[in-house]
Amino acid sequence: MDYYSLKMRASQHVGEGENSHEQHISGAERIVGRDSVEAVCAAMVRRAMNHSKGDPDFINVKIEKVHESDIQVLKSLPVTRVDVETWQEGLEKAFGLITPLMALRQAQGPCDGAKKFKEKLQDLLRETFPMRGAMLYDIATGNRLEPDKDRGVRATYMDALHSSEVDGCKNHFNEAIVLATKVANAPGMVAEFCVSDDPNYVTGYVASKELGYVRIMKMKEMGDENGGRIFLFDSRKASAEECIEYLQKKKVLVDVVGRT
Ligand code: PML
Ligand code: MG
Ligand code: MG
Repeated sequence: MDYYSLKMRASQHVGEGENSHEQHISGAERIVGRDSVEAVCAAMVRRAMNHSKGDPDFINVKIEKVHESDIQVLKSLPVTRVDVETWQEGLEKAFGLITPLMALRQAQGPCDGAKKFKEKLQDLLRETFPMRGAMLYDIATGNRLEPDKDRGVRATYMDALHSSEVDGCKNHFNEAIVLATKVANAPGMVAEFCVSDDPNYVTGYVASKELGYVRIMKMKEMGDENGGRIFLFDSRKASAEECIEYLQKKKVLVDVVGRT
């Protein structure tokens, strides 16, 4: 069977004259069978036209055929859920899961490294706030490896295997489990750290093949639009080019099993 990749992005003109530019309002992507192309396309346009950020001035829909033999099917990462009282506690939990992974791969002992790595992660997270994509951070060298540091790297060409969703309504968890599963399978990937940039969504996660997908129910204050993604990568295991190629080009369908 042949599949089609559908991608939508919508933007708005902001500012006047020399300062005017396109501002992103909404985006979505799917990989679907031939029979669903038309309905999914309509749903995407509906989503763009009904966004809380306002009316789009520009909508781009791209439809590309994808051969079944080029698609990798992955089983979703196992999901666990961590309930916390406060977002501060949530962030601590997230840092606590990630820092040993950073420390383990360094020459010095993990104990003295933990505090240093936590501070480092806090700094890196702040640096992701203005970025549209994710940061690709090399734990072996401490270097950032995104070709464009303002934009970051974006994982794309992925969908849930049996997704029936055509309403075009954003479901943070469904989209995130697909993305996190693809990212965890990228060459050289160690772990991902995510805080949503949606001001109305405070749940975030850390994910890796070893940890699975760990949902942390509060990771920031309600109303805060600052969020971002850090991909922790190990350049001793793969090259940045290989990893980025996989994230941006490989077609992946994720078989989503189990929910929390
Ligand atoms: C985003 O797309 O803004 C990030 C979503 C994170 C979802 C976390 C979850 O609900 O498991
Ligand atoms: Mg961002
Ligand atoms: Mg987002």
